[in-house]
Amino acid sequence: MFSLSEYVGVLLGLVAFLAALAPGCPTDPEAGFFANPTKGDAPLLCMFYDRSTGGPDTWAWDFDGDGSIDSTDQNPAHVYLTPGIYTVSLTVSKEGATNTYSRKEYIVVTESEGEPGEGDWEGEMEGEGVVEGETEGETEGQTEGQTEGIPEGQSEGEGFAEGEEEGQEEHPPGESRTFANIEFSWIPAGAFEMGSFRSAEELSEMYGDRVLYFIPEHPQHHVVISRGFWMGKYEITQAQWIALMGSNPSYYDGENLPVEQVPYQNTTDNEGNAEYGIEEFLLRLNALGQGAFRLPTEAEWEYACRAGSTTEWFFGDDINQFDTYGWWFLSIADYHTHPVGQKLPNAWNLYDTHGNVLEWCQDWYDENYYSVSPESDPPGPDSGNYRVRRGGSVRQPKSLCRSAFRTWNRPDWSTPDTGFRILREPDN
Ligand SMILES: [Ca+2]
Ligand SMILES: [Ca+2]
Repeated sequence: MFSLSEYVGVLLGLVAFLAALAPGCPTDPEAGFFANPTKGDAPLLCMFYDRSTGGPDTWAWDFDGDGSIDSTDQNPAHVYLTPGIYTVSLTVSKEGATNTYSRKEYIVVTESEGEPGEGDWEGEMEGEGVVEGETEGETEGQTEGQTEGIPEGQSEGEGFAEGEEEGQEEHPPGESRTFANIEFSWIPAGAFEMGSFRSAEELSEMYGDRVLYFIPEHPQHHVVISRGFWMGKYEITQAQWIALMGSNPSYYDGENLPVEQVPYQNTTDNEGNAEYGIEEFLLRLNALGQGAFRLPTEAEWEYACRAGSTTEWFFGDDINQFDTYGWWFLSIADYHTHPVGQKLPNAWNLYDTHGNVLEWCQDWYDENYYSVSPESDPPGPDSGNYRVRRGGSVRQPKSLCRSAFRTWNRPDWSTPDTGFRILREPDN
């Protein structure tokens, strides 16, 4: 039997359903949302994704169910510092019409198993002996590396001849070249250990993030990159996107900011209009006759990001140095993107591989791929539902901006912290 309130609820639902069917009605904004993750230890960083239709003009999020608005962004992030079970509401409005969507007890934040009360991400790795033999705030050899622009722990290309064949194009590692008004750096052929040598449990303990985040980085395995290639020195900027596409999908506005909210594949918006993905950008770029351009494979991306390093980040293992090399969440008052190239590059002259925007890679995503991938030039799985994204973003903690960290998204989705950099094939 229905209770009275359930009965009224069903009736209201029916009325709303019929109203939605009626032709010619003004479309009220409708929304749904999801968050990633929804469970974890404090402090817990959640990304909220709005799934609106009907083109709302405003968004109002209440992350903790207390009735106060916590964000008016479309796809915001929120850090839960205190353990608890939280109800999340999203209210969307368009031309006076307003709808609210709530999920009761949606976010579950538990006490950290480590030191309780480490209230921020800055405290992540401090003092835990992660960087052996180093004193706080001081890194052996760092001064020297800084002045030469080559961070500690990076090789200068020694031993990168493995896999090279006769007649292949060769350049000094990191050499700059511009094609189609996009700057590239030369990445030599070579080999590296892909993934993480630390176990997922160890990484979880070090960073306070959930074990399952780190499982896909395993097993670490030997990968040969058999040919050198040109890698985009920077994330593709909005100016570069606009020059080819004529429009700008980005959430944040600025010609030297990385382009974001770009899906991997072409899709359509709510009105059925074409929404161009990276596929279309590459088609147009390749039509210019200035070389063969594509997204890097996941292996090429990690190889280029590491630039010979075997550490957590290309600059070493000291999390306190991150701000010199990348933009991450909470390094600033808010979490918008930043103009490309403002931080120091890696040894092969690539900027912003750690943070700023996540970067689409060519591969389908499979968390178990490392167990079965070929040693030489792994192309990624044959099929899948998601495409790989790498390097973390300005909306993520430093631990998720690590060289080995893997994440993904649906190829027809886009977020304000996802962009890309491209690869140009060598001429021979
Ligand atoms: Ca609130
Ligand atoms: Ca990046």
